[in-house]
Formats: sequence, structure tokens, C-alpha cells
Amino acid sequence: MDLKEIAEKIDLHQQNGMKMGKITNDYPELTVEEAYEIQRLTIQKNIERNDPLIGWKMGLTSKAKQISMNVEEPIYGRLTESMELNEPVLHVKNLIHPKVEPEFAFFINKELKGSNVKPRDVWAAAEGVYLALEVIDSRYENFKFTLPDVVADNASSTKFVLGTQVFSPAYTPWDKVKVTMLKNGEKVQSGYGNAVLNHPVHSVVELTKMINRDNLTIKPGMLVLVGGITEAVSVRAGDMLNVDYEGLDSLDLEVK
Ligand code: OOG
Ligand code: MG
Repeated sequence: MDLKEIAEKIDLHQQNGMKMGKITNDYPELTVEEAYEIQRLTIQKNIERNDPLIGWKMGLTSKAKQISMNVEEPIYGRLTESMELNEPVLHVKNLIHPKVEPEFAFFINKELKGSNVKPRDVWAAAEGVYLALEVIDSRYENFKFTLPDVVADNASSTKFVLGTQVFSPAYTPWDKVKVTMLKNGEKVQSGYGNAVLNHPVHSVVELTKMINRDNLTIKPGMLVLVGGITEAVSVRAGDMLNVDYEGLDSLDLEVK
């Protein structure tokens, strides 16, 4: 099994929005560690194309999402500059079967590292929290995968957009924020911040520990998407999403 060759194949499918068969169909013995190495090699190709790493994302941090995707543990992925939308408009032309989920993004401005990191270390390092929408678009047919498959495909990362306003990490109890998503004016999902590992701060703690196994750290200036607060919602051209974060702000996303 040539991890570099697999990374090249995944990169091609990610860049062109093409679906593919699961990697584990060809390599049933693929381990999670090897899958993270494939993810690293894939994103290395973005970096070589002047699309730098700007942060990390956690996925499958809620029980509901673990059950619906049939994967029982949190995973992480890498965010690069080209994934960030500069305005709340999503073009689906080069996407396969995009879904959108409400999230929070922590802006970290002090290095976070090690295996013993605590919530208070995250609060000391977090300069702000943004409201965010993540667009996931698994490269696998029918959005179906095993744990190593989804890890190799960079945790389905595709695009994300942040709200304009930044919030103080300290003032808001992030676990108690109620989020309601409307699609074309109808309520499709709702949930609370505590869906993310009981409190979104735990997601950043967990990420720090997971990447520490490979001697990686969250660098100053990086963003962390903490994981979906509700189930992801499928979108297609013509859809309009309105996501209300009670007491804070609301985000819109126009799908074209
Ligand atoms: C994996 C990515 C999940 C989240 O926030 O839970 C994710 C997937 O469901 O395709 O981004
Ligand atoms: Mg997500």
C-alpha cells in the first residue's frame, strides 16, 4: 500500500469534486494512523500549491452525528485557506452532495500543545469565538465511509464561513447556546452547544491531545472548528439557510 499514491488520488477527487469508492474497499487493513498520514500527505499538496494550513476541525463530536454516520469516535481534519468563504454564498457546481452544519470556531492566539491540556489552557489561548457554518462534502459514494476512510478524506472538509462578529470566549456559556437552522424558511434542525462533547471547549482540548500524538500543535493564529451542533443538512442550488444562535447573532448562507 502506497500512502502517497492514495493521497494523490484523494487530492484529485477533492480538488475536482469527484466521488470515489472507499479506500478500504481496496485496502481493508488500512489503519486510522495510516489514514491520518494520508490526510497529512493530501493536505501537503494544498500547501505546495500556496494554499496554507490555517487551522483544524473536529468532526463527529456529537453522539447524534456518530450514530448517523456510523463512526463511534471524534476525528480531526485540516483547514486550508481556500476552504474559507469570504462571503456567505456557496457555489455547489464543483461539489458532490454538500451538507451544511452549524458550528463554533475558536480563534487561538497562543500555542496549544501536549497531552495534559485543560479547558483553562484553551480559554487562556482563545482570543475569540466565531459563529460558523461548515460545508462538508464526503468524496465517498452516498456519503458512506468507515473511520479510516473519512480520516483519509480530511474529515469531509470542503468549505466554511465565519460570522462577521467575534465574541469574547469568556462571556457566553457556549454549551447553552441554542441553535436553530431554517432551510427555505422551514425549521430543519435545532440543538444546543452541549451537543459538542458536553461543552465546545472540550473539542479543542481533545484536538490538542489527538494531534500531540504526532507532535503537532495548534499554532497562534489558527482557527478550530469544534464540530457540528446539529445534524448536517443537505443543500442544493437555490436553497437559503438561516441559522439563529440565540442571544448572539444569526448567519445566512445562500446556495447557488
Ligand atoms: C464527517 C465530518 C463531520 C462534524 O462536524 O461532525 C463533521 C462527516 O460526517 O462527513 O464535520
Ligand atoms: Mg463539521
